[in-house]
Amino acid sequence: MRIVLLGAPGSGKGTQAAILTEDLQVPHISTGVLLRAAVEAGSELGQKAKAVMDRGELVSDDIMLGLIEERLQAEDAKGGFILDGYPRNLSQASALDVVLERIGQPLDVAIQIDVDTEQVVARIAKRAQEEGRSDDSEETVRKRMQVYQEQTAPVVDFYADKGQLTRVLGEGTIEEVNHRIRAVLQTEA
Ligand code: B4P
Repeated sequence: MRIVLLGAPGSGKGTQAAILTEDLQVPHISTGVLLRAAVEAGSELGQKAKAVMDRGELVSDDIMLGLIEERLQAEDAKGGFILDGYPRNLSQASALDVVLERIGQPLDVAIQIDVDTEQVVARIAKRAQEEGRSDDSEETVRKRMQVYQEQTAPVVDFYADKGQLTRVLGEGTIEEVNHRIRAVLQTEA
């Protein structure tokens, strides 16, 4: 299956994708993870990305498209994928459509995980204590939420207009959210 997971920072995209990748036996492609790996490796791309991520802003569309295009063409993504964190604005959404059409892998479904803002802020504050991710500081999270509202929220309408969107409640336990997503995928299969 070819799935895009959408949702605010802290809505559980990465958490759910990590579970679904086992169930569906397709790779979990997280642009956040790809970027953090580039930062860790100290590559030129990583050095550029780190400053942007620490400000809570979006890394440039050109860099992201290059990263995602290469990853989607890897052998393990031929049978499907779960995209987490991409697309994050309308220009990325259009670019993704073009790439998927070119490689003959059209999207099956986009799933929006809905969670109340106060809850996502609390979840990220907890992760900041547990994992110390440099972009999880209170100030950066506030900026990430603002960027989400301004740039990523319209992507939900983009998929709704194409008839590819399903919304799922992201509140409750991780297992409860996973059951809801699986129910959606069963109707798509
Ligand atoms: P991401 O890595 O995508 O960060 P995120 O939005 O916070 O999501 P994540 O997947 O990590 O967390 P999740 O909601 O699962 O992006 C980081 C940065 O990279 C961006 O700010 C940007 O700068 C850059 N970037 C990435 N993609 C880009 C793109 N396409 N274009 C440009 N820039 C890009 O989980 C959060 C926490 O909630 C976890 O601790 C989890 O344990 C907890 N949680 C999850 N579900 C829960 C539940 N049901 N109940 C309680 N807690 C739960």
